[in-house]
Amino acid sequence: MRSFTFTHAITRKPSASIVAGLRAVDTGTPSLALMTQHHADYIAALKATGATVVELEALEDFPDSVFVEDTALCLPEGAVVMRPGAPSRLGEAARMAPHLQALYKHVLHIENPESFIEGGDILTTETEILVGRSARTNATGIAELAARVALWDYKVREVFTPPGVLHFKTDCSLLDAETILSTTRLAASGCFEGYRVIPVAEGEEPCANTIRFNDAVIMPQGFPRTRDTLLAQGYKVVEIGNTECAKLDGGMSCLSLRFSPS
Ligand code: CIR
Repeated sequence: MRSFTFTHAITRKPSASIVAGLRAVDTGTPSLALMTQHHADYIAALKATGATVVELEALEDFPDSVFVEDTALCLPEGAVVMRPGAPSRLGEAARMAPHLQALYKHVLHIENPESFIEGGDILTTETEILVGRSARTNATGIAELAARVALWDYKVREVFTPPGVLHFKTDCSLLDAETILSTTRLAASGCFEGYRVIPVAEGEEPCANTIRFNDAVIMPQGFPRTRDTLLAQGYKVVEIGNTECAKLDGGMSCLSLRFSPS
């Protein structure tokens, strides 16, 4: 079962090579200095909830390695190391595995050379694991994940990622056991039937990628209408600058792995 209490998070410092990070559209070169400042604010927000944050050193050989979420799925019972679908990111997963092994008794791996799957496509709720097929995650990867986590009695459901959207979770976040923050374009696919959906305000789609971490909803700065909706619903909101990661299609979830190892 999914718990909303996290004892741990893993982050990785942005590297100077971040300027060469992957991006769908070039909206400018990210500033390492500003990204580092935002990253420190993000870590402070995680720590303020009482969690332990493992802060890994930068990996210069992997420009996108600050986006640690894509390397693994962390469940209470164990972790599954992914096989990222972006060729430049495949090696990041092996660099994460030892850190998971230090914290977990059980670490499994996506192994089939035909399997591709990134953590940004995986949303774990109280009752199921939703995985969006995307340019980074294929059917073989989803099937292999389903086989691995069946060991711990998790059900995997394949869902749709809107065209042109990097990851499934680019467009949604879990806020509590029954509530999902989602863009209208994703919710329209019907994949959240049975959940309560809070729609992101029109024009504020980039803030759909937030995280619920212990008592806080950590969201990117600059999306006041969605923030006010969340505040009005009683969520405690913490806003973090995200201008530099956004240039590389990154949001709040991609910057950490969040878990409570049993
Ligand atoms: C990439 O294209 O892989 C990175 N520039 C961004 C990854 C963002 N990851 C995520 O949202 N889970």
